Amino acid sequence: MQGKYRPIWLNDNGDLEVLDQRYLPHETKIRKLTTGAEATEAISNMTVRGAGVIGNVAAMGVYLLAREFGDDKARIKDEALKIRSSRPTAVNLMWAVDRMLDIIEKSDNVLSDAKAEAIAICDEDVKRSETIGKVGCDIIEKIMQEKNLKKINILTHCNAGWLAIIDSGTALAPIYEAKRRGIDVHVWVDETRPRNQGANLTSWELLDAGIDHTIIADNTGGHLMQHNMVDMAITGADRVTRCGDVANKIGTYLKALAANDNSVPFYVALPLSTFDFESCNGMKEIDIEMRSEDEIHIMRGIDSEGKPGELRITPEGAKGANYGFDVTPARLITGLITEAGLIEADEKAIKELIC
Ligand code: RI2
Repeated sequence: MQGKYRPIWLNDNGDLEVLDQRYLPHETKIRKLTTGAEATEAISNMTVRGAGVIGNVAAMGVYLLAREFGDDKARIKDEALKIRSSRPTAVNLMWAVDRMLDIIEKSDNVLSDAKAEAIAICDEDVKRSETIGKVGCDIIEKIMQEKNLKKINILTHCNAGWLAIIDSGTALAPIYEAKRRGIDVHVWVDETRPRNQGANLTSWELLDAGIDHTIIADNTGGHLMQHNMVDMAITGADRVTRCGDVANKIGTYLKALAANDNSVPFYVALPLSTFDFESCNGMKEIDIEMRSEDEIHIMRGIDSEGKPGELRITPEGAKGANYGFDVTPARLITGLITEAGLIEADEKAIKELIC
């Protein structure tokens, strides 16, 4: 299943290989994961990231556990629960582990069934992301017609491309589809502090695809919207409640507020596996990941001689607080772009379309 647009694949020995996203865009490093514990670590230290891909690596991690522990289903389950808690916010992770454990529970041939299911989850994401691309691109075309635009300006936050969900992403899938349809697009790429997934990863993807884009400091979006320089915003999601509240990368809420104030349509793209039907009020019920404050203090990059390395940018001894995500209330969201079509961010609409 190796391909240019898959950040994870199984090698000929059945080990999991992943593109180490911590080193992009300046270095390309591939990591081999051979155990469930290594999968847990790769998710928690963000070797792999993005809601969809951490679900994929979690599924593959359960398959690696089946390789380690054979038919010992109780042991596999115990170890799988460690993978399940490797990051708290993106619900695809829990969804994928639960689906794998369900298959294993019923299986008489644990290893081959686990491997087949993990591969199926990845392959399904390819189809989901393709459909999300088409649904989202129809919206792009509609906005262009309504505003009589020759070129559309789309703002995105973080990275929700093929590095985040195979093999064309969520928020970037409609943009890739627009490119295929010959639509002229320009993307405003929020840098996305502190880990800079926009500046490092989204820009890298868009450059590779030949899509016109500009990286902006995180606080720029509101200004651009006030000056009519953003026609729509599309982000990915880590968890969406049954009432339509969206947890996504920290800073998403502020962009949605600015979009609302300036009548800029604000869309969220997600596969159905990102819905959390157990919760309604995202502000109260979604667990927001707190990450190491080192991510605030230290940045990675290359120096003037092209040598990669880290740089501390804050005073020694200064305190940092690193909230990984925030929640955008449903009322600020124009629509949810899913493989089941465009859904209003509203409990009744979500239930009708999905249940
Ligand atoms: P998909 C990211 O989190 C961001 O919140 C981003 O919007 C999302 O995952 C993309 O995932 P992180 O894992 O919506 O970089 O594409 O912390 O599945």
